[in-house]
Amino acid sequence: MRLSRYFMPILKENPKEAEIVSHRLMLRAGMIRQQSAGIYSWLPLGKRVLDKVNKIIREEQNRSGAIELLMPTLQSAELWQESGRYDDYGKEMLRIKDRQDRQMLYGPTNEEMITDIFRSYVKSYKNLPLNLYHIQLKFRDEIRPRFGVMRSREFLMKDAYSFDLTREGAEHSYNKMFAAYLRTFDRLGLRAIPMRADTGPIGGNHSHEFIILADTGESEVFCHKDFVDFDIPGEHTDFDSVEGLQAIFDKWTSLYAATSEMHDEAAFNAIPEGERLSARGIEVGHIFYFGTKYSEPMGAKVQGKDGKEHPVHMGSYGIGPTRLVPAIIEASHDENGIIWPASVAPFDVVIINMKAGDQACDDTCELIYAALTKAGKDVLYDDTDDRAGTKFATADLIGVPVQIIAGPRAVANGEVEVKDRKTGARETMTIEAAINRFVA
Ligand code: 5CA
Repeated sequence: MRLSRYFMPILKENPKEAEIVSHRLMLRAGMIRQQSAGIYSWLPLGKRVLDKVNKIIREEQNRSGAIELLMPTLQSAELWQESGRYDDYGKEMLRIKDRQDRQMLYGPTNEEMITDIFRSYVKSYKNLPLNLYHIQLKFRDEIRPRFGVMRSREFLMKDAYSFDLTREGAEHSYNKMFAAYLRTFDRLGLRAIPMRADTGPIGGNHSHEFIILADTGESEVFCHKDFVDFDIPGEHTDFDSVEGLQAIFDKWTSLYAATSEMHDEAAFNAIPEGERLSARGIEVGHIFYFGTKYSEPMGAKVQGKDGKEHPVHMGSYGIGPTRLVPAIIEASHDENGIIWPASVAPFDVVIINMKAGDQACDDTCELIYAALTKAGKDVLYDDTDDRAGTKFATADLIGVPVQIIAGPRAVANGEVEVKDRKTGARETMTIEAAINRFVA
C-alpha cells in the first residue's frame, strides 16, 4: 500500500475526549471515528487490525471444532418472549418497530436465535455435540459508553453456542472453549487470566471471564500471581480428549482468581502476601454454562439413547474483537505510539522514503516494496513528500513492527536502515539483506 494513495487520517493533536491511552492512540492513528455516542466507524488502518484479530479468533474456534455461521443483527421480539428475556432485558435492548408494526430488536446476544435454529433441525443425540459461532455486530444501549471501542454501544462479538445431550458433555464443550480462548489470547500477544465470574443477564451458574491485567481496566480483579507464567495449551492440543481438556481446565482454575463480584476476601487472604495480585483488568472474553435455561422453555430437545426426548445442555462463549484491539494497545505501547504484536499488526513492515523524488531513494524503495509485496507481506510504503521527522513519527505512532528507512546517504552505499519498533534498535544493512530478512 502506497501511503500517498491510502486513507489514514493521522491527527496531530491529542483528542480531548480520549481518557485512556488506547482511545487516544486509535483516534490519533486514524483507526476509528465516532459517528454518534458509542457508535464507531472502523477506518482502513483499524479495519486491518480488526480483520487480523478476527482471523486468529476464527482459526482457534475452528481448531476446537466450532462451526461458523452468520445470524442477523435484527431479531424478532417473539423469540425473546419465548425465553422470557424480552421483558427482563430492560433498557439495554434497542427495540425497533418495522413498517408492519412488528416488534423487532437489535440483538444484544443470540441465545434465543441459535436455540431456534437448533430446534428446527437437530432431533437426535447422534448429531451432538455441536458448537456454532458467528462474528457479528451487537447493540447494547449502555448507559455509559466510554473509552472508545472499549465499551461501545454497537460492537463486534464472536459468540459461540454449544449443545450437548448431558451435563458431562456440556462440560467438555466448555473446556474446549476454555482452551481455545487461552490459545486465542496468547496468539494476540496477550496474557488473559480466566476468573470466576458473575453471569448477569445470560444466566447459568458456571462462568469464567478472561481478563487482561491493565491499569485502565474497568474491573477490579484478584488472583494468584503464578497465573502470569502458566503454560498455554499447544497447537496440537487434542480437543476430543475429555481428560486432556479437563486437565487444562483444572490447572488453570487450581489457583485463586475472581472478579470483584465473585471475590472471596478470606480465600484471597489465605494466599501468601507476596503471591497475591490485586489489580484492574479488561474483560476480553466471557464463557457460560447455563444448562437447559433456554432449551427447556424454547423446546430444544433431542432424542437420547433411551429413545426419550431430553432438553439439550447449552453454553455460550463470547469474545469482543472490537474491545480486543484497544486492549492490545493498552498492553503494548510507548510514549511514541502503538507497538503491535506481529500477529495483528496492520502491516508487517513500513518502508520510509526519506527523500521522495530523489531517484536513488525512489528506486531503492520501489525495489524493496515490489520484493516484499511479491513475498506476500503486508507492506506500507511511505512515498509521501512529508518531512522525514513526520514520517518517523507516523511510523512509530501506527506501530508497524519493522521500519525500513531509505535515506540518500545509506542508499548511495547500497544500504538501508532497519528499525525494530519495539526495541528501537537500528541496523544498517544492504538492500538485499533487508529484503532477505522477510523473504527468507
Ligand atoms: N452471550 C454471551 C456470550 S456469547 C455474552 O453476551 N457474553 S458477554 O455479555 O459477556 O459479552 C461477551 C464479550 O463481548 C465480552 O467479554 C466483551 O469482550 C464483549 N463486550 C461486551 N460488551 C461490550 C461493549 N459494550 N463494548 C465492547 N465489547 C463488549
